[in-house]
Amino acid sequence: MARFVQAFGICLLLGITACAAPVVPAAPTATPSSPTPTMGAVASPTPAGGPPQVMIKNFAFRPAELEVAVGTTVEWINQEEAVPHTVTSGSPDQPSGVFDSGRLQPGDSFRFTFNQPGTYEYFCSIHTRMRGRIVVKPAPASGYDY
Ligand SMILES: [Cu+2]
Repeated sequence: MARFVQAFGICLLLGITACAAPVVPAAPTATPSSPTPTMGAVASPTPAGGPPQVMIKNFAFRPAELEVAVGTTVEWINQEEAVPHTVTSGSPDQPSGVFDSGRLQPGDSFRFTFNQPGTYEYFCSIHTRMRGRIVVKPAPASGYDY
C-alpha cells in the first residue's frame, strides 16, 4: 500500500512537470515573433525579397527601362491573355546574343542575372517594335538595394 502511494505520487509529480514544462518556455518564445510592426507605412513598388520585374502586356515592356545594380536578377512575366512574346537582347537588326527567352506563352516568365555593368537593349523577336532596356549599374548605391 505504501509502495503504491509512493509510486502514484511520483507519477503525479512527473505528470505535472511534464505537463507544465512545455507551457513555460512556450510563452516567452511566442511573444518575440512580431507579425507586422507598421501597416501600410512603406509603399514599395517592387515586392520585397523578389527580383525586379518587367511586365509584358499590351505589346509593351513595363517598365520599358529598368535600372538595377550589377548582380541583379530581372524577371520578365508575360501577362498577355493570348499573345506570346520573347525577351531577346540587342536589336532586331543586331541581336547581341546575351540572353534570349525563347517564346514566352501567356503566364510564362523568364529570368536573367546581369553580372556585367552596361546598358542592355532588348526586344521581342515576334513583334520587333517592342523594345526595352536594362541599365546595369557597376555597384549598388549605398544601402539602396538592401
Ligand atoms: Cu511580342
